[in-house]
Amino acid sequence: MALVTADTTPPIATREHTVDGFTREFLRELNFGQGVDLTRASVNDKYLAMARTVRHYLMTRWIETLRRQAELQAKSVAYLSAEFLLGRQLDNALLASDLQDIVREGLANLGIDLDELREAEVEPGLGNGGLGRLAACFIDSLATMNVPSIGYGIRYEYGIFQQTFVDGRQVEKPDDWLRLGSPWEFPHPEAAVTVGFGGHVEQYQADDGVVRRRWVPGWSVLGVPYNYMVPGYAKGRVNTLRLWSARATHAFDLQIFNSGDYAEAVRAQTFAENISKVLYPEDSTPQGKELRLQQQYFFVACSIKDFVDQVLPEGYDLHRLPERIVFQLNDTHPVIAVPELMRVLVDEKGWEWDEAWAVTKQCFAYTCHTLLPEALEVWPVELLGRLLPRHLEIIYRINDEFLAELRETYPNDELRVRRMSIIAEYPVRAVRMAYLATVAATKVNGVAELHSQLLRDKVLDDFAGYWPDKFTNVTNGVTPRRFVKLSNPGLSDLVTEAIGDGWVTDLDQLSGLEPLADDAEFRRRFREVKQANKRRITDVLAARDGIEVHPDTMFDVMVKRLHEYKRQTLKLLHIVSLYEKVTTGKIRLEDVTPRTFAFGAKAAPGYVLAKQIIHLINAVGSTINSDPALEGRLTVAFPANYNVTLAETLIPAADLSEQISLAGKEASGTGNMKFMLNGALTIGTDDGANVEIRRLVGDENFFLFGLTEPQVAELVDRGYHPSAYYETNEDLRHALDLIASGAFSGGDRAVFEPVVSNLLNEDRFLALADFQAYVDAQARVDEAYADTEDWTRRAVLNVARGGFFSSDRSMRDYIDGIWHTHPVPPGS
Ligand code: 26W
Repeated sequence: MALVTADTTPPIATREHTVDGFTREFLRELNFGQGVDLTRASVNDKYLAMARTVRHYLMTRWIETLRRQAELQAKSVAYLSAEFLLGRQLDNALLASDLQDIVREGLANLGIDLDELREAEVEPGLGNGGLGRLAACFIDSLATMNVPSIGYGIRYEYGIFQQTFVDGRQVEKPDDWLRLGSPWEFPHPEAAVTVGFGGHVEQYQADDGVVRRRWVPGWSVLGVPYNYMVPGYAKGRVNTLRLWSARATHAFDLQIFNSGDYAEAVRAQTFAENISKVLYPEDSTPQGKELRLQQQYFFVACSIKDFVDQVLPEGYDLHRLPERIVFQLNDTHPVIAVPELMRVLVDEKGWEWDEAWAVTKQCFAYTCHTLLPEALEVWPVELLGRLLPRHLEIIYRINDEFLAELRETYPNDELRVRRMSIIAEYPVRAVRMAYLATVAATKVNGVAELHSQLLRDKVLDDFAGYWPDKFTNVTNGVTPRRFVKLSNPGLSDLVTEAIGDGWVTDLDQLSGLEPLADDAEFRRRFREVKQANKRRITDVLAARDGIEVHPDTMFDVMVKRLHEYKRQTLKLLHIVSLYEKVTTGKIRLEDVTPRTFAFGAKAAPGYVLAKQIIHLINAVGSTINSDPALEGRLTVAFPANYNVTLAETLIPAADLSEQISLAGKEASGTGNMKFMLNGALTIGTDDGANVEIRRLVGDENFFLFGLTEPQVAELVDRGYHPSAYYETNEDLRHALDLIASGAFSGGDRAVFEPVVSNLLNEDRFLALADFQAYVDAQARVDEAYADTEDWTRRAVLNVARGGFFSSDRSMRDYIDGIWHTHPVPPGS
């Protein structure tokens, strides 16, 4: 090897991009990395060796990316997110390194089936749903588009729980995803950082004679970074995702040594490590738990320290921080980063308050992902003050100055000033994190047009009045690499054959398919692909869950978290009503479109009603599936543990996409986009990104139903009485009565009484009000589906008009409107 001198760039090892080259490297990993030979290797040995080999092929680009970044010092995006729902890594790494064929062939030569090894990968479920998966799509797009960026989050030891069903009821199991080791991570214990908690704030006279305040934490933990490659498609950058894991500090070790109380010392260790132990499975109902706030501060403090001390060059003038970084706050979970940056600048760097605030408020942008008032995080002052006393002081001062500013603008409107206070007074004094984020951010965005408009007009209307230019929209998107190219190879090949492969990084090119909607031969092949995808999921459901479905039925799919506002019960009522009508002879079986109703949904473990709804779906399913009178024409399929991996086979098989939330409640939805891009038609309300989907695909290709957001607001205002719908709508009454009668619970009328009575008496999300409109829309679906050629034409148009929903476009919007960063290719 050549001698490395100061002015030469050290060489980077490379790998031979051939079957032989791969095979050599793979055997080397197996023998030297796993310490086994081929004959003794377990599937896990082979999987780990292969994954590490593949990862080596991406390493050169990763190193080049880092070098390039160090040279150019371009402005970066730091995406701060408590969740990254990555899904399996192998296929994406194979795609990014262009090794798919080489690896398959190399392994086959050794008698190994790549697909068997692919199945050995446990997906990292480090997120709950939409918000976490969006973060994963975004970092994929950023890498592909050569945008300097880093994802910062938490390396939870346990991800989203594994859902099982016991007698139809959800039972959660811990997600021990690291059990067999993870070949995709690079731990860096030597780069650990210390994070304080608790303690008190003291006043002291600094060397310059100025009286300052400083935080004396009561205890601290170490944050150990684990790096993950984020490989861009087609020679793009390999960016970094840095997830933090909590360890006990050396202080704890010392205590072990000194006290001799081994058990006590281990307890302390456990206490520290609890911080990154488990992902909170609550989606949209924050519990205000102390450990959750610890998690939030932990990863954010680690990340800011990391960026300032490690990523920036030594001696960098922090006054110029906004030229180098924008911290994107993925919902309010990382918002404690705002007072943390202030603390670093004021307390640690000794800056004046005004100077620090001027810099801080140029460094953040905030994305809101919800509209439900109960999902907006507030932290009681009591808790925040106990855990982060200095941060609470800083928040108070930010608020004092903000309110003073407001009083100048609105001298006669104290009510408004109080409404806008970062500190809520009732029911307890608490910090409103969304308000803090809004005050600190350069931009605040919603995630679909309607959502952004409702944020401006309702949730944050006072703020939008005060800072009209701060508010903007960036409609969500999904990565076409994972959700089309990898998950739907049949469709990808067909599309590529028709319009070339440019669509993978420029999804608007899908519009080139538009004329082919009228081409009978193309439609035939398109249907063939859909049919093959249905057969594929049929096999998966049989093997994975023992569920039997029929690939020649319409696949009607609703997959998303279980939540009242998403209205899984609305779909269930439709199914029950259909069943009731068939079994009582009101409609003839041969007039029923054969359908497979597929559900996938996890309920937050503490969300009792959601769990009862899961139980009810399963109960209805087992009754319907085993009723010979239906002759298999209607099937309910509810595979347990819906996750990214299952989504990847289920979505490409769907004919009908269910997006039926109550208007004004779903911020965007991203599943809706994945279905569209895979050639499903949508039945949906005027909510979230459905609005944009419908505008793009055209009314005639979208089954719209239900109240609009203003109609909902008006109805709720007038007083909503669900029982009125029960009384006046016979079909609805029969369906609800059937459930209440115990027909799905072996005659037991008590089990589902809470679900029925909730619908009749509360129905917070107006399922009964939209029932008839939904049933009517489903009748239009049946009618449309009966015309196979025309249905296919519409399905093709959904794909052709879906290009807008690429997360590459979302990234472009963030770059142009919020971040103002520039691409830097790895080798440029
Ligand atoms: C525990 C507190 C809490 C509160 C809110 C946890 C998680 C949330 C999230 C904001 C919920 C969430 O995932 N929101 C979803 O974000 C997606 C990506 O923008 C949207 O597509 C969904 O409509 C929105 O529900």
